[in-house]
Amino acid sequence: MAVLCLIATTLKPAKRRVECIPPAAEPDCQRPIGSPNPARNAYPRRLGCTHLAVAHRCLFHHYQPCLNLMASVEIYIDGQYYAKEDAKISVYDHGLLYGDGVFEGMRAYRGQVFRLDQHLDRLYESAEAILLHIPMEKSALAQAVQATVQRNNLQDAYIRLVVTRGAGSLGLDPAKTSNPQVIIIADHISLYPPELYEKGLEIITAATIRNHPAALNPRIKSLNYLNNILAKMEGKQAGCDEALMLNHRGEVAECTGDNIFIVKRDQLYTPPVDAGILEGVTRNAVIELARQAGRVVHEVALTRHDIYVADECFLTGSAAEVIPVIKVDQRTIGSGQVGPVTKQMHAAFHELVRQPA
Ligand code: PXG
Repeated sequence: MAVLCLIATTLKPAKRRVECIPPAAEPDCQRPIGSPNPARNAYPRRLGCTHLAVAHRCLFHHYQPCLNLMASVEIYIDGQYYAKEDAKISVYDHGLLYGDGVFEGMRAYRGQVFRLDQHLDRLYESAEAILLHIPMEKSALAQAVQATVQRNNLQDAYIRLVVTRGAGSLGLDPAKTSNPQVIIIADHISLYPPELYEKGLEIITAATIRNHPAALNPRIKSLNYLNNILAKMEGKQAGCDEALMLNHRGEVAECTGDNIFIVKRDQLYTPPVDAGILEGVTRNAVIELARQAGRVVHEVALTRHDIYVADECFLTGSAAEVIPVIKVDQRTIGSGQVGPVTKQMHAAFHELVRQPA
């Protein structure tokens, strides 16, 4: 197994599918794609273990049953469901060619998508801002999202909803495209190892700043995430799992895929929307929960200094949920342990998302 891990981690996660583990050693890897529901067995095939799956298993040290690379994920594209390997769109799609499109990342808990309406509102607003017409009513898209979760037999899931500009000519002009593609992927996501939720993250401030709102407003959740990706790489190169991004004024904006909160003298502080952030659904839920618990929440401009001298710090996002931060730019935040307010907000969020809709 150790040798296999080594091979797997040194190989690029190419799209090759290789039977790399004997079934006796990894019985799950011979699991057939398909489900007891005959309607879902439109793509009967057996999937061998992939190098990628093995690499993940070795790297993360915690077993997730084949990380869904082995599961029968069925993806919605434009009203049809496709097996993961067959879920393809045109290479002429401007979503690929230019990052021209919008997306949402959401979670389902106990089969129900958390704040689906708010995610859809944001998606349609993002689309409106880039003059992209989503070719479905909001209510129909809501149904399609729920149906995709159900079709994949998922209770707790991460959902990626993508709308691309559609295929067109090899020029920027969106007028020369047609058929925006609506894609729904319901799967799992594991952003950070579980122990980091107990221990807290260490982050650094990236040199790459958040988009200038006059260039591409960060309120638009567009398919163009390159500056956040660059910041994320800076974080990884510094040995951190996340990176803090400043705005064009040098104020704290948010992390690459999460909003940021600090706690100072039992009160919560988070940058306002006009600091050039994505107005996170999780952020807004945490603000509500804190206020319901009688805490004062300030949406104000923050500097790095405010973060360094905070008592506590945590991040929020649909993928990350609520995750503590214990070090920023080598400065220990508060006691260096996960603080009581962070724990309270984490617990309150956990309880909220599991409430029946
Ligand atoms: N800020 C940014 C820049 C985000 O992309 C959030 C805040 C949190 O928003 P919600 O609504 O989820 O609370 C996001 C969303 C990833 C990943 O792989 C993260 C997001 C989106 C897509 C991918 O880390 N976060």
